[in-house]
Amino acid sequence: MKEKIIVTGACGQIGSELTVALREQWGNEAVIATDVKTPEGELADGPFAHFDVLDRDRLGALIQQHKPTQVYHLAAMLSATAEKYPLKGWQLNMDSLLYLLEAAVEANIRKVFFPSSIGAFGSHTPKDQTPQYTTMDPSTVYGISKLAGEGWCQYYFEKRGLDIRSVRYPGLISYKTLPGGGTTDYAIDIFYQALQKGNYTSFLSADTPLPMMYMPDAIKGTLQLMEAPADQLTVRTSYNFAGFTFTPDQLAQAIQQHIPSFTIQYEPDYRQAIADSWPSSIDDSFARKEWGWQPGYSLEDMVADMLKNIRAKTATNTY
Ligand code: AKB
Repeated sequence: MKEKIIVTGACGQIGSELTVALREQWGNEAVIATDVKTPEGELADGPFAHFDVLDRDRLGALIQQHKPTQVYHLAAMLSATAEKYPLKGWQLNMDSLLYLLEAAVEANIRKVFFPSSIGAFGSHTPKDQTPQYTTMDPSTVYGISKLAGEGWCQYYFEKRGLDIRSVRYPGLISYKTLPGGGTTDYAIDIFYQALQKGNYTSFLSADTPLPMMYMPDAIKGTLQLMEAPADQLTVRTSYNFAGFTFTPDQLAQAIQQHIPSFTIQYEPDYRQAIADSWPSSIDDSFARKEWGWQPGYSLEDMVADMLKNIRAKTATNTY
């Protein structure tokens, strides 16, 4: 079957890499990147449409024009920013999803992807090896919107027959695009500061463990889930999805293996409370069993690859 894919939020941290991977898989012309921002780098080498996900008429027009078979709905406001703009965060994350779900059913779109997050868990969730099915009491607007989004995904699957799939992303680490407004962003900033200044001030305390994943694994897993036979998938809210866990102190030590003079200090801010309400590690056995998920990168592999690629980018001044 010939695929036509629309990606919303394509200029964001996940979108800028996932769109390129989808184009490698399905061909350049088959994947339409959309965003309110202007695409840069590799992302600019394919079809692009300016699209504010709250513009319902424009969504209808895009669907009519491109007749997509799949939509990856990545546009969202992340945890730290949404705490600053709660109503805006809720509106962006929720309304855009509901518009898309309705439009997808109406236009018979075959498959939809919705990114959930470890932010959907809360302070009464078991922290270690958080199970797939457990207490979920998010304390952030972002987390509340992700948990509600998961519920809507299951509703549209069960009641409207929409094949919508989702993973709960941990903190994602990448060197291609900077994240914006997340609680896990420190784990990327630290690499740039380590290379530029040899020093980093972390906004999370030394001993805050969080589930994390290297972007190539996140892309691989997302594509794997979207290609899995529908009848093998029993989770229609969102799959637990894990890479590795580390604290800021453990990450700093891993960087010191490459840059022995690197130093770090800690000045926790409002993001500490968000991180404290999230799990430390995730049990992703449903994803492993049902669609063959297996991460490829360890913490050490990720650190070596990040430093190598950021050094190369810095040398050619491309960030
Ligand atoms: C954030 O920190 O908000 C995101 C996430 C874990 O969903 N990176």
